[in-house]
This record gives sequence, C-alpha cells and structure tokens, in this order.
Amino acid sequence: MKEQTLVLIKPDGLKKSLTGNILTRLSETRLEIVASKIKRVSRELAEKHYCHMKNEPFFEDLIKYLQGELHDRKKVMAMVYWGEDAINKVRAICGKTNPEEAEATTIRGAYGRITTSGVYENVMHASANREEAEREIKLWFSPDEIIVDLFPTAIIKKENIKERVWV
Ligand code: 3AN
Repeated sequence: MKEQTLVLIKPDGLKKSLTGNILTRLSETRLEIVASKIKRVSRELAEKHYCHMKNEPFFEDLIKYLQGELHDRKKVMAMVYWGEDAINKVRAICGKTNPEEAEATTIRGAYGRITTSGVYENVMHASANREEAEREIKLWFSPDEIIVDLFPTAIIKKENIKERVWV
C-alpha cells in the first residue's frame, strides 16, 4: 500500500553540501517526491517537530541544531516521499539515529557524526512510522504544497487575512 514519509535534510547536511548525495541515495527507493521546499525553522516549529523529546537533557541542543544555530545555515530542506512501503524504505537508507551505530552504507553512517559536546549530527530526518509521518507532514506542509491528496482536507474562508503577493 502506498504511504508517505517526511524527509528533512538538516542544517549540517546543507552545510556539508550533501543535498545531491542524499537525494541520489534516496532515489534508490524509486519513491516519488510529492512536496519539497527550503524552510527557515522557527523555534515553535522545531519544538513541535521534536515534542516527543522535550524531556531529554539534549532537547535545547536539538532545537538549536534543527534551527541551524550550530551550523550557520538557518534552513532545512523538507520533502514528502510517497509510494509503496515509503517509511521503511527511507529509514533503511537513512540508518540508525546514532550515527556511530548506523551502518557505514547508510546516509547517517556515511555522513553523520557525534560532536564532542554530544550532539548527534545525523544530516537527515525520516519519519519513524505512519502516525509520526502524518503528524510531521501536516506540521511542515499545507495541503496545497503537496501534489497528491494524502489526508482529508476542508476549505475554510478566512477574512481580514493579509497576504504577501508578487507586484
Ligand atoms: P530519529 O530521528 O532516528 O527518528 P529520535 O526521534 O529518537 O530519532 O530522535 C530525534 C533526534 O534527537 C535524533 N535525530 C537526534 O538528532 C537526536 N537524538 C536522539 N537521541 C539522542 C542522544 N542520545 N543524544 C543526542 N541526540 C540524540
């Protein structure tokens, strides 16, 4: 059955110019990219993304890391991959959370590191399961930014909304 997963190329991945390498590795999955953008990460977005880690001693470092404070790259590349068994296929190429435990042939094993201050710099994020994927995709993307219908949507009318448009 087709499913979807969120992929983030984290600030260390961008700083190390790994975008092409990561996308090439992920193309081995033959999955389809159905959404993609470069995004500045607010503290609120980072905290929501890692809400399940908020009691961890390294939470503050994790937030700074995702926001790009540790790499002078205040952005991440966010994508939605879609297709058969997408979550497991992407996680398999991504590798284990701890880059020292990740197989050398995985993305995290090849490019990740643990800093001397203990931050896991593991260059990318991939959703762990379907519930996490749904929560994360809805957090990072609006329905119109994704080219397939993944989840139910509604049309709401907003009044007095200011919007920046091209002139
Ligand atoms: P994953 O990203 O593989 O799904 P999670 O959700 O357990 O793993 O962890 C979220 C992020 O928290 C990881 N990507 C990593 O950056 C960081 N992290 C997890 N465990 C540790 C740890 N023991 N020490 C430092 N950072 C960690």
